[in-house]
Amino acid sequence: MDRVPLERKVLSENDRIAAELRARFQQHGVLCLNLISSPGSGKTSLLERTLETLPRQDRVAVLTGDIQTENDANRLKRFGFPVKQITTGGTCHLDARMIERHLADWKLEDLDVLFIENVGNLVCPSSYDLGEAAKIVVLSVTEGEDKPLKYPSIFFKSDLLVLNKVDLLPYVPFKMELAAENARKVHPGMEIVETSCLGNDGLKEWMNWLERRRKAHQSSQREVVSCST
Ligand SMILES: Nc1nc2c(ncn2[C@@H]2O[C@H](COP(=O)(O)OP(=O)(O)O)[C@@H](O)[C@H]2O)c(=O)[nH]1
Ligand SMILES: [Mg+2]
Repeated sequence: MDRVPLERKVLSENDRIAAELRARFQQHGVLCLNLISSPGSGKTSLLERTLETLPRQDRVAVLTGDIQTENDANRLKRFGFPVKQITTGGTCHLDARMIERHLADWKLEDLDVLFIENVGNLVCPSSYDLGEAAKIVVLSVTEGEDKPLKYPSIFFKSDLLVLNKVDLLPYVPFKMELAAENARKVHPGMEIVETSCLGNDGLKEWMNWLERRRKAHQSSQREVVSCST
């Protein structure tokens, strides 16, 4: 059966475009973060709380992916930052070509941070490099502590686990420690922040993580510039 070679070709085409995107992000100093979770874990809510907190002059933009509807872009646009919806029309993940196409009329030199909200799915998005600097996986407390063990790839590949909806802990039998232990079985030392996007829990820790990544990115940019001059 010819299935394996075809799969390899499609993925390598994605990797080629993702490498070009990564080089462009690097050239223009853009920190690109790819948010991945099951549908409804709170990716858009986390971005809403983030955009609400960031100063308006921050050079931040969002590409948000869904199979259908502009709902998430409409939720995020009201904060005044550039936001574009990617509707995949059935595809269960974003790919690098979609990112390239939707960035075509944005100037990367005008951006410092690009958030990508992937299509809600813990499986397929983990196989598609989008040129991001880091993947972030969001898991909510209604989903069960065993998800890192069942879907290890995305937990292994993500730099940060956002454990969301902690305000619901009194109502669901979810053990935070076990979830963290499972995540770290798959990804030793994985960073974790515990958040509620409806309350304020953990949002400061999340914003601190973001700030640290932005600073680390800026200093790595300066090193690249000084090495190349
Ligand atoms: N209780 C609670 N609900 C939340 C939280 N974060 C998001 N939600 C709700 O979960 C639902 C799905 O959130 P959304 O951000 O659209 O998830 P997405 O599909 O991952 O983008 C919405 O009804 C949100 O209001 C949270 O921290 N606590
Ligand atoms: Mg969403």
